[in-house]
Amino acid sequence: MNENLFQERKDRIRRDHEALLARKNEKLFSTNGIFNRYKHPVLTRDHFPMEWRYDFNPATNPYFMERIGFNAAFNAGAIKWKGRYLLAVRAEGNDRKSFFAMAESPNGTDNFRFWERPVTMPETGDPDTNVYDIRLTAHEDGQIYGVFCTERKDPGAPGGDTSSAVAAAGIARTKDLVHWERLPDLVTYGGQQRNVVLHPEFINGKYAFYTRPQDGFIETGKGGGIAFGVSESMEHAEVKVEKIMDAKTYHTIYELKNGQGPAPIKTPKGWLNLAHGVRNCAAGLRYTLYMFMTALDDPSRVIHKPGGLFMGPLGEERVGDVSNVLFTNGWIADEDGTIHIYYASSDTRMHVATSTIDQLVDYCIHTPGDRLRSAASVESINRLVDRNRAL
Ligand code: M1P
Repeated sequence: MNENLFQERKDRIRRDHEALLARKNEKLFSTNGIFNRYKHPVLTRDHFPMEWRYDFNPATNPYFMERIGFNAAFNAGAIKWKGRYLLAVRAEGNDRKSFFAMAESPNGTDNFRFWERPVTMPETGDPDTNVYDIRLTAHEDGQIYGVFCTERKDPGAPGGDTSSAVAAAGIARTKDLVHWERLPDLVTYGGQQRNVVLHPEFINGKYAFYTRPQDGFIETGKGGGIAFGVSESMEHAEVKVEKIMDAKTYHTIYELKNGQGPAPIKTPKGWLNLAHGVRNCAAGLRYTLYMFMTALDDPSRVIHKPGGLFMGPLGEERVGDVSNVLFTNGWIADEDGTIHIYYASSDTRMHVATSTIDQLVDYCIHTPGDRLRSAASVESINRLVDRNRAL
């Protein structure tokens, strides 16, 4: 055996890892003028700390082999905290279990580094099998809430069915993003829940949630889209009535299902919302991002909705564990109006795109809506051509 194998491998892997973490990102030119993509993903499975992966003792790990492997870093919640850009990443191990891990960057576009340890999320009396897709909301009550999917084996699954699961919304809160207090799961009456998001302000003195009622674990079935409902408390969160505010609709990019992305951002002209829409095709489910705005005095009332997708998978984004997927559950608005949109591609890696509040409001107000028929789409193009010819 090569006596130096342990040290040689350790040094090389450390050097490559450090180079990856320190790599500068590059803002790419935007043809659409709505947002800018960046050259490199901001987080990948290769970013996880070496201390989480390797046993550093040459006596017990003479080949310097990875002892705990990671499969993906994706679907991150986001928040600005003490001037730093923080992502609450969905970390997925080789064992398929997801958990949350905080990573931080000084500028929001590169240099993301994971904190020393993953998040220790307390459990309820009914242990989670898998937790993922956390949305962070800095609520006006002074707490930071994390609302995430908690998945457990379906107790009603017939014998031999080892894959049926039940999804619900888990809730936890923190004041420092290190210590979390777990609260009871959200109670709703419309079936299973994923993509539940807490609104940042009280609505008539109550907590408000964006929900996504669904009949089954994968299919929404009768669950009609993104819904809105209120709860008296967070200690025993319960939404008795879920009102559909953004319905899944035939022949749109959210024909099969949709889901709220991060908590909406308040602007003088309304709340900016970012969501994902899903349609089925021969290649399987296709997930893209779309936007809409809601009224300041009623965040459940949609006032502007551009037609079609805001962002769809491009290039390497198209390929991964679950190909043809863009998903978002985190964005950060800076004091100067810059918005960092954090999105994951193909359930594999995290990216950033930047825009501004002004650009996104302009996009929502002035992009023609989806008028649901080919002839109407042609009409919208002709109207634009007419206006341009008249110049
Ligand atoms: O695989 C794509 C996404 O599928 C689910 O989203 P939805 O609930 O809308 O179907 C989630 O499991 C999400 O994590 C995943 O990225």
